[in-house]
Amino acid sequence: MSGFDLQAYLAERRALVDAALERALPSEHTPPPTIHRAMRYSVMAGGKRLRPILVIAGAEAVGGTAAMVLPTACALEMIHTYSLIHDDLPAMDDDDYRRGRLTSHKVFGDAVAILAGDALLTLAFRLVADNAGLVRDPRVIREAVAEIADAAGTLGMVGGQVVDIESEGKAIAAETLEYIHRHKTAALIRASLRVGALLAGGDAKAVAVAGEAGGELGLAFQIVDDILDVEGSLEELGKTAGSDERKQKATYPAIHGLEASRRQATMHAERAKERLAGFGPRSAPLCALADYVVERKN
Ligand code: GRG
Repeated sequence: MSGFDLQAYLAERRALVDAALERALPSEHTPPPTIHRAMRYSVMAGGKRLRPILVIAGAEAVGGTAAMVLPTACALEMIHTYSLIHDDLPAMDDDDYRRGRLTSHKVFGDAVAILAGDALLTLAFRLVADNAGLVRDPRVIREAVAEIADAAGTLGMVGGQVVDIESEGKAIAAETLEYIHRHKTAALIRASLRVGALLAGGDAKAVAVAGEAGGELGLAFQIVDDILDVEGSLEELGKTAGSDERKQKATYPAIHGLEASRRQATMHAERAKERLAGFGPRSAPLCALADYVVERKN
């Protein structure tokens, strides 16, 4: 045990992120109100805020502050929320519950849910542009935009989602499953840590180390997500459990079994911590987060 108070750290950073998201989203009364209501409905439904907290923790690991990266932290949460809204659509996973409430398309209809996702993705890049006023060298914004676009697009999250959908109902190799998880989930988590370090003035080596740790953390996170889908409940998860099996999705427990999946999640979290050791005492929040990712129940 490190003695680091992760719960207090998460609560403080979550409050910062929630307040910044509240400011960044157009009010429900801004015309046209329906789309702004839909955007707010999904973003402000809660969620762990893992990706924005990782942006902040990445900045802190190189001696920066939350204030330097808050717009970009919100951008990562908006991209993540867009992906959840679209993933829940009837054309994809067709899910009824997310973050403890009905999914966006169940409340607003498919068309508005699609547009709410599109609008969140677009607003995210506006927020990264707004981050230029907070960094020492605004030239890093160009790199941050490229980094986030690559992680969210066909070389990252969208690419992973495509292979995931194409693999449904098929017996796939363990390597293909790792590809899906590294792209669908880990790419955005990796980018969160990298852009946090980048915007706060981290050098190329620090950004690379943050990215390596983020990739391992992201893979551990998705393996645990697979395990929770088997072991969790609607109350704990805020979404319907057991959906992977119903949709005949390839998962770590399906391919490797529960015990081996737990061991692999722990191994990737440990690898993340090894990479983070180079940041010294400033890595304490991230190391505690790596343990949390494996132990979490939702
Ligand atoms: C639709 C382009 C597109 C991509 C979808 C993110 C994703 C790819 C699909 C969502 C379903 C899923 C299980 C994705 C894996 C990533 C993941 C574990 C999402 C849930 O993230 P949490 O647990 O959610 O951080 P909260 O609600 O806490 O933010």
